[in-house]
This record gives sequence, C-alpha cells and structure tokens, in this order.
Amino acid sequence: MMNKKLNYINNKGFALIITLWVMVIIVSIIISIAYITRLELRKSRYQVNKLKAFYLARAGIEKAISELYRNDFIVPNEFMYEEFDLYNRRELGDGCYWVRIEDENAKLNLNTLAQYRLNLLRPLDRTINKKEIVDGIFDWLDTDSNPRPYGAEESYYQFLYHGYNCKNGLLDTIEELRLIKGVDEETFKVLKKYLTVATNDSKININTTSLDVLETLPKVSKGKIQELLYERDSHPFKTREEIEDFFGEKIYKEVGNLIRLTSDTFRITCVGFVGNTYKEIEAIINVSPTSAPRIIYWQEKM
Ligand SMILES: [Ca+2]
Repeated sequence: MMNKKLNYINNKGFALIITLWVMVIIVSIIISIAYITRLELRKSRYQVNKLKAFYLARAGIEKAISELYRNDFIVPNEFMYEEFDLYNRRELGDGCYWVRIEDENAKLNLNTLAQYRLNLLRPLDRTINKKEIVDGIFDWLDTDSNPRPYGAEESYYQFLYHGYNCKNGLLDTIEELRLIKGVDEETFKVLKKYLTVATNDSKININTTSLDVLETLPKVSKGKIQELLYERDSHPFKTREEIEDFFGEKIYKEVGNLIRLTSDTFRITCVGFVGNTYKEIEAIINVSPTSAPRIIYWQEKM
C-alpha cells in the first residue's frame, strides 16, 4: 500500500518535471519567435524608411530644378549651403531633405583647361603636393606616355597595388580625379568645388564664378577682379558689350572667349532623411528656357 502511494507521488513528480520542461521549451520558442518578429519588423521599417528617404531625395532634386527654372537659371541663396544642418533642412512628409545646387558654369572645365590656369588656382596652393597634382592631371589627360617632372603615366599606375590604366584622354566624370596621382580625398573635395567636366564649353559664367576662378583669367589684375565682383553685385553683366566696356578692348581680346553670361549646367546634391536612415542623390542637369531639363549624370549613394 505504502509502495503504491510512493509510486503515485514519483509519477506525479515526473509528470510535473516533464510539464515544466515542455513549458520552458514553449516559452523559449515564443520568445525566439517574438525576437525574430521584432527583428523582421525593424528590418522592414528600415527598408520602408530607406525607400521614403530615396523619394525625399528625388523630391529635393525636382524642387531644385523647379527653383532654377523659376529664377532664370540663377542659383537662389538658400540652395547654396555647403553642409546640412538644422537650419537648411526642408521638412516633407515623414522626414526632411537637404538640397544644394552648384553652378557648373562657374567652374573651370578641366577637359579644355590650359595647364597654366590650373597653376593659378589659389586653393591648390594649400595642398602640400601641388606640382604632383597639376602634372598628374595633365599626364592623365594627354595622349602621350611621357611623364611630366612631377607627373605619372602608365608605368606608374600599372605598378600600384591594384594597378590600372592611365586614361590618356578626357575625363568622363570629375570623380575620376580620385584615380590620379597625388589626389587624395581632401584634395578631391577642394578640386570638385572649382573644376568640372560637365559643361559644354570652357567658358566660365562671369556673373556667378568665384574670386578664385576669376584669378585664373589671363592678364586681369587683382584690382580689376575686385571691381568686377563689386560691379556684378548691383548690375550683373547682361551683354558681351558690357563685358568689353568693363575690361577694355585689349584685355577683352584675351578673356572674351573664356567668359559667358549665363549658366545652363548645374550639379544638384540632395539627401533625404527619415528616422535614422538617409539616401543621397547627386545629379547634373542641363537646362534651357526652351526645353525640359536633361539629366547628364545621376548617382544614388548609400
Ligand atoms: Ca598621358
């Protein structure tokens, strides 16, 4: 009788342990499923936000283009911010975007630039290896394989760790500068502000270009450049005659074919932000009062 009772208690204890184990397993499975579901949810929220950020960036590009058309292809001041901060973001939908427009016609076209003018570009003086950069760029562009004193040709690029060909031709995008001897990331950021390969000609827009670019014009004194900056602030140049009057016949002969009065090519950078995600688009657009904008470069960054 006693043994029967003990057996009954043992069986009951065993059943309780089994039940507890089953419960532990079930609870573990539930916790795992909840964890996986949470991860999946976070992943899909991230993907949705990423998609929204992409469309915000696209909206920013469209906004920039419409502002250019509205302002006769002059970049409005509020689109000139170089960096994103709280004050220049634009709220839209669930997020915000930051957009910047650069006038490519205010820059020097590297594919048609004479070497002496790149040497005159003062921001390059701040780099420690200016001679290497300038010679490197022109060796990259010229069709021969004879290196300049500080430059580099095929023999240099082929022996790099991940060797590649020297272009020996025109640049397709300004980002190609990164491949050239002497151009590190910091130098590239400087060069990108003053150089382009997107414009149709080698002329700079005299109404929008910077002091640094104006200083590369041949035979123009520093005093004349200061006068020009002052003059165009109140009365932007509208005709070639005005430019000729300003410079005088002798100087105009030197600079006339290096100057234009309006712009038609713009680089637009836009970053869309939603939650902790963002998406950046960089585009170069060609515009004209008589036709729709034409995209000539489009890059979506992570
Ligand atoms: Ca070459």
